[in-house]
Amino acid sequence: MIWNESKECMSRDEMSHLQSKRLVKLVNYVYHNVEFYRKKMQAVGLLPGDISGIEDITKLPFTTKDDLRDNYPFGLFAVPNTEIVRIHASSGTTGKATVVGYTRRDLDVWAECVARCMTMAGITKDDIIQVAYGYGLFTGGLGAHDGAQNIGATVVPMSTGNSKKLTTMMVDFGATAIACTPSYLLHISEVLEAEGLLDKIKLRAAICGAEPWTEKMRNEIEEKLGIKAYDIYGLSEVMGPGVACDCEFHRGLHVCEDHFYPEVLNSETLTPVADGVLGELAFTTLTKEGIPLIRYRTKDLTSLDRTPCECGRTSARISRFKGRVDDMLIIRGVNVFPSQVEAALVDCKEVTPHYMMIVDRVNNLDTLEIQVELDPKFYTDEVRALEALNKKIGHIINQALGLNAKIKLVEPKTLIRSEGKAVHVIDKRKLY
Ligand code: DLL
Repeated sequence: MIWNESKECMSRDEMSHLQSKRLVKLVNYVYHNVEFYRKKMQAVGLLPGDISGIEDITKLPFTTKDDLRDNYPFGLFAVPNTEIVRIHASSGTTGKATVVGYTRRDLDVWAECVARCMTMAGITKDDIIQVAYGYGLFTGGLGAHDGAQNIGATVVPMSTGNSKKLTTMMVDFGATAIACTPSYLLHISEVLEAEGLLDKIKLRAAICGAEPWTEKMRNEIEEKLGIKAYDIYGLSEVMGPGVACDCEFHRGLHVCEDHFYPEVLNSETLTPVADGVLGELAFTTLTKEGIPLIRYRTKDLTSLDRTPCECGRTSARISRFKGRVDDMLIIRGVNVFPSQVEAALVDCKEVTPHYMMIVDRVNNLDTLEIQVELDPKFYTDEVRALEALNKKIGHIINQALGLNAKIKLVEPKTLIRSEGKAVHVIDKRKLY
């Protein structure tokens, strides 16, 4: 719940009033602390005084992932690095990551938002929760960790990559909750089944996100494991997990909109659409100090619902995601842009820029094969030379994507040439 001063759930009017107050403060803050925003506002003749409430938000310019990349690494930070206590980063569209910095207060707000989400999922201080999102530059691990710890739950920082250890500890520790990607949880359920451990677990809730999933996947997780599974959403640029989460009624994800103001935009005109209409989600971070973002275009497709929820919460809800407006893929929870592969291959003279990414899901784990076409000048069928090149490209791709891929070198002129927009991805995963 988002409470007012009398400790009652905030009404829509109270929320609007709070958002207005925070937006006015934010616009002043970015104008005076971030040159990028000052210049952008000046370019359209806007002064901080022109923004007097949340209804003025549409006067403000948008921010995109490219803006973060162009100002890499710290150009959009609003505070000196002495105030930044944590850095996270996610994939950029080409070689450079998008970098996000958090002040101490930002981390507190983040932990509070994740705690709210986990509370929606019924997590309390009595729970033992395994956090099986990746720990590191990705926000999933540490974000979920701090939120669960904020509630007072017992946190087991598993990270990813060792399913056997995870299932053993799930049983031995009597874990009651888990936070991980939905596809990984389906994989875990298979491991538990194969090991004959399904009836030995005490699990009752899962907080799943970081990739698209469906009601059918939720049902399968719930049935296989005998638990309740909740959908948590977030993105590193805005904060990480905890921007929104669904409650027990599963009618959309409640946004922590006292901190993140959501807009859904028509993707052609970029004007806000009516509630219930599908469009691109944008967020304005109302309270962030480290790297505040104004009207950040997430590229995620959803719709807004501001009607009260059966659970009693009055916060706006976003519907389950319907895809993206760009070509970003999420493979084993890692964001991947095809352009990153292209950028990585550019310096490798033995191959051409023709490549094809084949994404599949085997035993509920994503697989990635990249077919790369050899340059005619370097073409050889000598097995040892090909093996060495395969290894070299595998390493380059791993460095660029942060993900292992199976590399398949193919003869010159074998990959399909497209007459229109080049096709670089075959995604065989079926989101059922
Ligand atoms: O995935 C943060 C996160 C971690 C969210 C753990 C939930 C749980 P990024 O790596 O920056 O951050 O990726 C953000 O992932 O724009 C969506 O396209 C997608 N995404 C995240 N959560 C969901 C979800 C984290 N619940 C991008 N459903 C976002 C569908 C999701 N897509």
